[in-house]
Amino acid sequence: MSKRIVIDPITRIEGHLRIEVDIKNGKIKDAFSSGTMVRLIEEILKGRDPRDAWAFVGRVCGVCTSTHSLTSVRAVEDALDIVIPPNAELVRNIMHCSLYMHDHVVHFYHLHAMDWVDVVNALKADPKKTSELAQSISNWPKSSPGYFSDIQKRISKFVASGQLGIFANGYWGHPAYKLPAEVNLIGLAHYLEALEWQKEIVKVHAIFGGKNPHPNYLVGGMACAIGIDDVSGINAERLAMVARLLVEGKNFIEQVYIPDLMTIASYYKDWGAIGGGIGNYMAYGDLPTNGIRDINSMKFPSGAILNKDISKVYDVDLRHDEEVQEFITHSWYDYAGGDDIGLHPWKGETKMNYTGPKPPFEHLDMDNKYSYLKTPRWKGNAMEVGPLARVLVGYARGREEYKAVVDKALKDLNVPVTALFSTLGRTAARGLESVLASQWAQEFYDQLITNIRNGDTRMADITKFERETWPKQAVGVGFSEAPRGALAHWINIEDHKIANYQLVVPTTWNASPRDSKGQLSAYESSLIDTPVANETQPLEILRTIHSFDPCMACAVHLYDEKGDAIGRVSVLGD
Ligand code: NFE
Ligand code: MG
Repeated sequence: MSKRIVIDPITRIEGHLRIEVDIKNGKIKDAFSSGTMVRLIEEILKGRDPRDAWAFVGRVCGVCTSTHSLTSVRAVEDALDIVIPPNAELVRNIMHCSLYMHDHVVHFYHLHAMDWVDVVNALKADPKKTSELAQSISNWPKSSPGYFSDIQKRISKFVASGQLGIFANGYWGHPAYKLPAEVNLIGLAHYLEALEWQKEIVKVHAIFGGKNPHPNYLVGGMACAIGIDDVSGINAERLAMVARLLVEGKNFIEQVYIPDLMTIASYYKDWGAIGGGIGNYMAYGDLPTNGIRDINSMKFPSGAILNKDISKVYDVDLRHDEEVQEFITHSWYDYAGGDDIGLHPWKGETKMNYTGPKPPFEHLDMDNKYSYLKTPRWKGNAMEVGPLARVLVGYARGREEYKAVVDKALKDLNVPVTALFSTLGRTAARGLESVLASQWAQEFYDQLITNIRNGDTRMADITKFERETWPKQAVGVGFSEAPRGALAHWINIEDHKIANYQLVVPTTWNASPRDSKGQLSAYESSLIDTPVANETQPLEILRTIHSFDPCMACAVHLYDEKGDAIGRVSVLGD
């Protein structure tokens, strides 16, 4: 007999995600992922000026903030054939690298670490031993016995009062927690430090984009004037601050995030064989160093890998109408041409039609439609996108810098390369690419300073700013590597206005329902065969789902008026 577990909502993510799984003999036999909110940004954009789209889509999400704006200006620039100046590309890259640094650290400590680190157990740690351990894995200065015992005192007060605050409702004491108390205490201390740290790195966005979240972008370049002695522009003082923030960010990643990640991973090597899922990976590429059209110039190369075979990387063409398609067979939408066809986003439709049960309900109807996410496919294949996909594509493309960080991590953990195709691999890849992004940020910054020294301060090409210069009809695609994976926006412009706009988002790739052929997407597939020790505390499900870093706000672009079940885990017999 199997049992159905419902977790709705999954917490420590962005937005509303519901997971239903069937469990038999302590293992997951079937899994369903459902996005229970929808936002219809695509409809909001229709009829608007394409140059304004970045400001609307930027509000899709405050977590991967800036990514949608970046992707949008790229889509419009593609449609109108605009080439941005090198400095604008460098500033976009520096901002994008700062985003990876911020988003990945916040994900690791604040959204994911508590799946592995038992906060309450940290109170049992010996501060002196914790200090010795901390100093043996890193030269990060905050590591004295007094520092760790102060952290314990702060948390003891929470626990004694019965109010765990930000740590409430964890599955503390669950048998799947394996870390020694001292490692738990280090994780807890750095959770608190990362909260402080994260508000600093985002200042890079504030300097170049005016604010964070939702910094300003500009079709044709960036809206920040360089003037070394200018009081209100990007002056010498602000550039020096960017330099300092980038170095501090890199230090935190190298001295705190990575040592913690590797230490925690060393106790959970069994998760190198759990949670792998479909084994197809895709990246669109990002961080151009010679213009967006030179796909080979990108720090994140593009490509697709099928069936875990890293000896082959396939090219991806976002313009080809049979490569990327979205299906709605199991999604609460209608297509004019029927529910089993796939549509390329330039021909995409966004007509909502909720046909699920009326709340309150126990189950969604999995045989029919069960999510507000559409189901994207690449040449008919379900694909995983995200840090693991990027790292694998970089590795498979033979890029030396990827090989260096990946091979070192595999050696340090003493695990085979196949351990990458797993929950642990996904979480590790996010850390490894954070190291790369923090190094690349330095390169981009140095190049920007060199350009300025050489007298090039151009930041935007506005020759096509006037609508009269545009063709009557144009289509474009803008792509990026958002922190959670491959992202693209497809735009159709008619009579200077947006006629159609489609976003196909990383979490849509990963968290979507089945397609018309019944193929599972990444979340669903990765849960199959996962052991679950305690059905009322499904910590193992959280580990794998969190390893993707879900963002449902991005994935479904109004809340259900009654879709407000809070923090519910239900176990239902069959
Ligand atoms: Ni809201 Fe997003 C990222 C985008 S979705 S977080 O990263 O695009 O997966
Ligand atoms: Mg969409």
